[in-house]
This record gives sequence, structure tokens and C-alpha cells, in this order.
Amino acid sequence: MKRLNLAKTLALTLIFSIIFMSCENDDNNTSNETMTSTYLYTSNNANGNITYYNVGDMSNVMMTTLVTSSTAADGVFYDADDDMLVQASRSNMMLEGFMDTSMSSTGASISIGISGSSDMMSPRELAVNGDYYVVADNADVDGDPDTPDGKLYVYMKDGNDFTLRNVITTDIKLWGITFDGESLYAIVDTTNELAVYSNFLANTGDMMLSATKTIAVEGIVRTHGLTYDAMSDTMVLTDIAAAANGQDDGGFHIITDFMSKFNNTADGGTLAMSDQIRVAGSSTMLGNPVDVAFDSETETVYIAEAGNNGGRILAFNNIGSGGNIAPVLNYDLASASSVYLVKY
Ligand SMILES: [Ca+2]
Ligand SMILES: [Ca+2]
Ligand SMILES: [Ca+2]
Repeated sequence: MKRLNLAKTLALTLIFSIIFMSCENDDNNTSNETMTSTYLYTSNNANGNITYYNVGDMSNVMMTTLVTSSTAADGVFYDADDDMLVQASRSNMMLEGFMDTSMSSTGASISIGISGSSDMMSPRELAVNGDYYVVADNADVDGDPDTPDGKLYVYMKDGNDFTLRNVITTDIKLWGITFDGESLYAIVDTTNELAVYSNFLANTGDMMLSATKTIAVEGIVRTHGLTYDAMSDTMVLTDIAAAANGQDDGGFHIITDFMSKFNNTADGGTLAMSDQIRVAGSSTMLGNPVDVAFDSETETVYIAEAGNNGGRILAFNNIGSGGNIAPVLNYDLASASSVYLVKY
């Protein structure tokens, strides 16, 4: 009798587990019945095409290249709900949106479905918040390259257009930007500094804007790319060190429990190396890592490396202790400029 009850209990537990797991799967799947996977989208400055990698199974990565009319591009982004791929074209100087790209197979040419006005001088990273698309432009603003400045172009997606809402002029040099809620984080190019603009989108006019807070990040020579994962409260910053060395002087820093560490560092202060993990060295193939993405589920860092061997897409895991670790994925991509990770 006891044995029967135990068997019953086990059977019921099993049934409930199956129901529970099915519910979980249903929650993860949106419009179709297929399992979700992880995709890394990339842009480059060699031919302006978009290459994406299905990295859901790292031992069997599938690569797709879509041909665009741009010859150089940065700031790639993918919206899985709308099946819309966006990049900041550095040959056409505008945002370009491509629709239904998941239907295109590798080698196919894709045409622009949503276009922006040609406003920019030197577009770099793109940060998206709802219908707002913000592009960092690193062209010199005032005719004096020695004075730091840059522009943040704020576009609104509106039907088939990216409409320019306003332009923010900064007193720092720009490259990588990323949103966390209403805060826009920006690296301060040519330095080891990280800036934040609180409530950024509330600045609706064409105006000069100084950062709300800026901190130095100890151990970095010259940062370039950044990403923040809110779920795991992790910030990752790249270090290109000397731009002239594209082969082996780069690295990246992982900052766990980022918000408390950032908030506990005074404006103008320094976040200590002891609060960070650094990955760098000859095995890493990091020379000029210009952009970064992070998968907190698998603790994998993805890098757009612009220098080493002419350009690479790299992935690193087992990053917890940092150091001179070799990438787990390494794909040639000439003049790689940006990466964007999405699960769907
Ligand atoms: Ca200037
Ligand atoms: Ca370098
Ligand atoms: Ca990016």
C-alpha cells in the first residue's frame, strides 16, 4: 500500500512537472511552436552586408549573410517581433531597416523597407528604446579634433520612416552606447571612462548635453564598446588599448553587480580593478574589440574584433576568472564593426 502511494505520488509529480514544463515552453514561444534559439547579428565596414549566426548550438553554428546596398555599416539591431533588421549605414549615412529578413537565405540581396533621412557624418553604435533609435556619431563637431565632442541622433520609427526627432551634441567623444531603461550609457572615446545620461529621451530639442555622471574604469586604456544586461546586472566594456595595435593589446572587462558598483563610485571617481574581471592576452585574439554583446544565460561574451587578422567575430565563455583565454568561437569577418544578440 505504501509502495503504491509512493508510486502514485511519483506519477503525479511527473505529470505536474510535464505540465509545468509545457507551460514554461509555451511562455517562451511567442507566435510559433518552434524552440527558441540565440542569434548574433553583425555589421562590418568591409562590404556593408549583414551576417548573422545561429549560436544556439555552439558545436553547430549556422551562418547567414544578407547582401545590402551599403558598402560600410555599424550599429546593427534586430527586432524579432516585427522581423525587422536595422543597421546604421556608413556609406549612405542613414538608418536602414530591412523587413522579413528571416525569410531570406544566405547570399540573398535585401532591400530597404524603412529608411531614415541622410543626416549623419560618421554613424557608429545604435541604441534602441521602444520606437526610439539613437545613433552615436563620432565626427568632430566644432572643427577642432582636439576638443572632445560628438552627436547623438534621435530617430523615431514611424511607419516606413525613421524620422529625426532631435540631435544632442555632447562634450565627450562617442562610440558605443546602450540603454538601460531611460538611462543611456556611453563610453567616452579615447579614454577609460563611462558616462550616463539619465532620462535621456526627455531631452527633446536640439541641444548641448553633458553627462549626468562619468566614472573612470581602472585597467582599461581606451574603451570602445559596451553592453549592459539588466537581468544579471552585468556591464561589459571593451578595451581597444592602442588603436595602432590591432593584433594583441585589446581586452574586455566584466563588471558584475554593476548598479551598486556604479552608484557607489562618485562622479569623476574610479571603479577599481578589484571589482572587475579582465580578459586579455595573446590567446584572446583581441586587438581592437569595438563592440560587445553578452548572453547571461550561458555567460558568453561576443565580440566584434576590427583589427586582429583583419576582423573577427569572437565568443568567450568560462569567463569567471578572466585572464588569457582563447575564444570558443572564431569567425573571420573583415572590418567587423558591431554585434547584437537576440533570442527568439
Ligand atoms: Ca572637437
Ligand atoms: Ca589595440
Ligand atoms: Ca552592438
